[in-house]
Amino acid sequence: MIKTMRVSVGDAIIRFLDKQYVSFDGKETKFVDGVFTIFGHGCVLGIGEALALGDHTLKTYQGKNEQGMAHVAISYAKQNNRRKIIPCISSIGPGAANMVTAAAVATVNNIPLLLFPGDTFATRRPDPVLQQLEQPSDLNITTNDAFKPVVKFFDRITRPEMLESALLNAMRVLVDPASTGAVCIALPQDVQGESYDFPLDLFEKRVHIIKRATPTDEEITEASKLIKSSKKPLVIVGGGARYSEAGDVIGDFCKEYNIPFAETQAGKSTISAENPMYLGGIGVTGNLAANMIAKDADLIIGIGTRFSDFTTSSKTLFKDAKVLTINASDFHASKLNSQKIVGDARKSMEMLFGALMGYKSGYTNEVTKAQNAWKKEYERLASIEYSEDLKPEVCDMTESTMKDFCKATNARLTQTKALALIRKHIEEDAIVVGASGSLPGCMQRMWDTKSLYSYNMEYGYSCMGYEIAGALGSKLANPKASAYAFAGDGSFLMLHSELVTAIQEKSKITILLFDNGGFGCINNLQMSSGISSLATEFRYGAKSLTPFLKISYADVARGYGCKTYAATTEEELIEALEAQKEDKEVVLIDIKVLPKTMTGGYEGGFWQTGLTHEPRNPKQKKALLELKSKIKD
Ligand SMILES: Cc1ncc(C[n+]2csc(CCOP(=O)(O)OP(=O)(O)O)c2C)c(N)n1
Ligand SMILES: [Mg+2]
Repeated sequence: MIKTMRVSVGDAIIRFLDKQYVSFDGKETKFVDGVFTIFGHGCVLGIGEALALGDHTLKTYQGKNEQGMAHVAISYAKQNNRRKIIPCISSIGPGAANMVTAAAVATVNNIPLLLFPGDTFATRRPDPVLQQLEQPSDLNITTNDAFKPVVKFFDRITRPEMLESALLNAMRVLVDPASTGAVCIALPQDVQGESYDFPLDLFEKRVHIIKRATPTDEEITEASKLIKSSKKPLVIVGGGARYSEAGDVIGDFCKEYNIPFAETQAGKSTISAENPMYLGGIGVTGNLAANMIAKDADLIIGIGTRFSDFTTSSKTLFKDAKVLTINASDFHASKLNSQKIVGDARKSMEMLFGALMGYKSGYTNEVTKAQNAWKKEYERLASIEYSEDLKPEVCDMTESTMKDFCKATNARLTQTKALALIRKHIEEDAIVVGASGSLPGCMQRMWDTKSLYSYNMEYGYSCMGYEIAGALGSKLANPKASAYAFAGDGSFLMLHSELVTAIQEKSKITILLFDNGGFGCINNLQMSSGISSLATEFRYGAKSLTPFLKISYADVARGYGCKTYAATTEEELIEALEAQKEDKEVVLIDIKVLPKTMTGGYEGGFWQTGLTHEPRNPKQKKALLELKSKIKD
């Protein structure tokens, strides 16, 4: 007779979560310390009751927006290199729907995220319940079916008996390096409160081993043959290398065999920028050094990368090179017509290290030359000052964006200079968090770091509104570190709700708000493609040539209870950056930066976007010709 325990479904979930552990290289970590929730009628009674009155050790965090709280959880999991999660619980209907975007963020970035949205009554007696969608074509469809395209595992618990297999499958996916992402277990609100005799061992401590998948000897032999035939190989370090904690092996490998390495947004801070073979960010948002080397490379060795179009410059950056991929996921390893090693990054690189003995790449002084060219360019970017006739760094302006914004806000700082000042004045080991707008591009180029795992950029989905929640998630994961959110004004306006959660949790984060008067990078794209500015700047009526809105983000944040600073000049920014280090509370620095002063692309850092095939003006025609030539050659 198996022993059982009679508890509600809500209680069973909470008890189960409290007992899950993961083991990686023999090191055990408790997988769940707390959960995030916004209660509503779809979850406050069943699973909410279990949280409030049940027997468990989990902390309950109060979210302010379901998408925001899930962003906190994603960043937390990322900062923990996928070995800890914060499950998110929502009510039914809109609360659940708010988590769909975040589920996609997690899935795209291969980050474990466990979601428990409330669902409509399984019995269908209160029908339609408040917030029920009612799909006349299929009564089984609820709002939660919207999760299906964006999660790696979905289940709906319409009977308590179903819970055991749902939870075990959820764990199977969450801890699998090759297939992790968002997992959704929808909980009909009646079933949450139903009791069942669950097998007792479901609530016993369970340790899930995170596997380092070993490639075959044949894969290694073939890969080493390929590398040995290459004169100019280039390693690209992606997020998979970070989560596998392969940085030291890859760094030594590159030094030993004289192979330069570049990094993707997710791979940044896996290996110290002090490594002599370090180039920095690659691709559309890559720096001069990485893109110079990539252009002439004859072999690309992509470790744990998805090869997004930003990394490959829409497949134009290294189109003549052969590609070797090393990835735990066969799907990602099978891209770009590559030769592949399907396996854990660290394990694979250790094996490859041994197999390559005696090899040296053919680089002589190319790497140093590229590094020096970028150093010089960095210095130029770091010292661009405001002047009346300052030329835009990106997109030749036909309209008065910079002047009008100066007039409204007194902005005197360029974005590139502001970034360089921040790099210089904040702690070397600070965790920097961002996601969207022009900042990720600038940071992938300009942000070098010696400190391990100190760069937390969500650039898989590039979801506006991750930045502040993400900073909180990284701070919760690493309370001793300083955490900085790099947020555009557009992103701030879209979603900053978890700022209040950070205040509530007394989790100091510093928000560096870059106010450039609108959706800057999209305005650049629009205007440089020959379309006039429309609805991409924060002007009255959202039209060009009307005055800019004057928004004090410092005042907004002060209202929440933040310590705030405002900076329009270099002196003010330095003063604020230094002063805030002593502050104990959540900080926001409202930095007014000049539009069009972000970094541009280097060495064919081309990004394919949809263009009209029937141009209406010469600029559009030029853009179309450029697109055609890029795609052709
Ligand atoms: C949720 C979401 N909606 C829309 C976009 C498309 N988008 C990318 S960047 C951007 C503008 C960002 O503006 P801001 O945060 O001010 O950054 P800036 O480009 O001005 O530096 C938009 C609308 C997105 N990435 N995410
Ligand atoms: Mg902006």
